[in-house]
Amino acid sequence: MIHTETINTINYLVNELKNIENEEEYKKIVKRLEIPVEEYKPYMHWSKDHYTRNCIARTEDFELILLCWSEGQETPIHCHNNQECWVYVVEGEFDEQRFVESEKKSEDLEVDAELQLEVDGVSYMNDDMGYHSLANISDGRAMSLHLYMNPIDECSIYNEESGEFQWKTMKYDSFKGEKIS
Ligand code: 2CO
Ligand code: FE2
Repeated sequence: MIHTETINTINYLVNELKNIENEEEYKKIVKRLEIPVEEYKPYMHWSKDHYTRNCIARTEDFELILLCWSEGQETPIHCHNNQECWVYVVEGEFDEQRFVESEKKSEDLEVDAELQLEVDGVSYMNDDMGYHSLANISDGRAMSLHLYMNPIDECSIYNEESGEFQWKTMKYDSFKGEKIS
């Protein structure tokens, strides 16, 4: 049974996700998020070299990750390995670019949409919609909460110079609050 009230703790969010019986409910849960930033503290880790992926919870059905971004950090253009992906902005501002395969030249991608995401903003992506990239455009750090159904362990990354895709294994920087060295 899924509830309808506001979700304001991580524990409650994870419990609700574990109790989902119908896939339609993921979207509804994301709309109920009002979690104070302090709640994310155990999962906040930054790196100067890359955005960090901090797993909060993972089951066979879903993966909940806090991404922590230093100023200027961004993802390459990538797919989501046939899974569904919701992005919720916890802090800062993001630019999302969506790409589809060009009809003119098969290896090329072209921009399909560009979105600006602010705090509390939600974005949704799946492979039928194409590929995307996400960039922290804040003056400083930013954080985003990512919900994947199901978990994504690899994704295909587009190399803009060669115009080729390459599979990449996705890593965590921390798991349930424990830093992974
Ligand atoms: N998919 C990327 C990742 O999990 C983040 S971009 O938003 O989906 O690292
Ligand atoms: Fe993504």
